[in-house]
Amino acid sequence: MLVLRRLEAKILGRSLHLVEFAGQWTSSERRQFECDMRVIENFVTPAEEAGLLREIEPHISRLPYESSHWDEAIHGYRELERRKWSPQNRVVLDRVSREAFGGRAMPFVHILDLAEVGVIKPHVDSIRFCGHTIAGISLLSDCVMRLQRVAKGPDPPCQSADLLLPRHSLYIMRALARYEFTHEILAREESRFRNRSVERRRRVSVICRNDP
Ligand SMILES: O=C(O)CCC(=O)C(=O)O
Repeated sequence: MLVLRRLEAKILGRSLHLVEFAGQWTSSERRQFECDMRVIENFVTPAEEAGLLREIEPHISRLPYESSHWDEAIHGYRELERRKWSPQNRVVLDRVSREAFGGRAMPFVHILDLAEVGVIKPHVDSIRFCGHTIAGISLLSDCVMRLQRVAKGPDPPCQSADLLLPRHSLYIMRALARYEFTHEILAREESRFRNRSVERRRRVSVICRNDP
């Protein structure tokens, strides 16, 4: 049974070993979640990572790290948006657009630089600014992203999942995972996955979205 699940996951491009479920999930809920929250390892090569950073660093390194975002969701970060890219980096971003958005990503790409001590707290991206899909490439560091079902009513949420996002990977969060779960990037000292600590250093994410 497990072998069949792994084979099915491989065919569908899912990485089951990068997700750890907590709380009460039925197998069909897990399966739906795995469709809506994919992690693709080695989506970019080390050379592509270096190419993206060469274009990002001169702009982002001029900005100071900020201590809190307007909605208090992020600490220890700096960010920018970029529309124009070198032809070499455009190839990578077009690949994200094809893989996650059927070629219809928004032209603006969000770059989020999270300091080693930075943290992204649980939040759901506003439906005013972002459509049904969010896709992000992780550069420079691994990290753990936690998704937790949004509580409906007085009871605390009973479903969560930790995703290991390896450096060079792409995550694609859509539909159920995007709307029904908060997402957060765990602080360095809380970054554990399957009982192992994950060394979280400075991380730069390159995030594409589609129109609301
Ligand atoms: O850095 C990431 O990949 C996550 C960013 C995030 O939480 C967001 O932009 O809403």
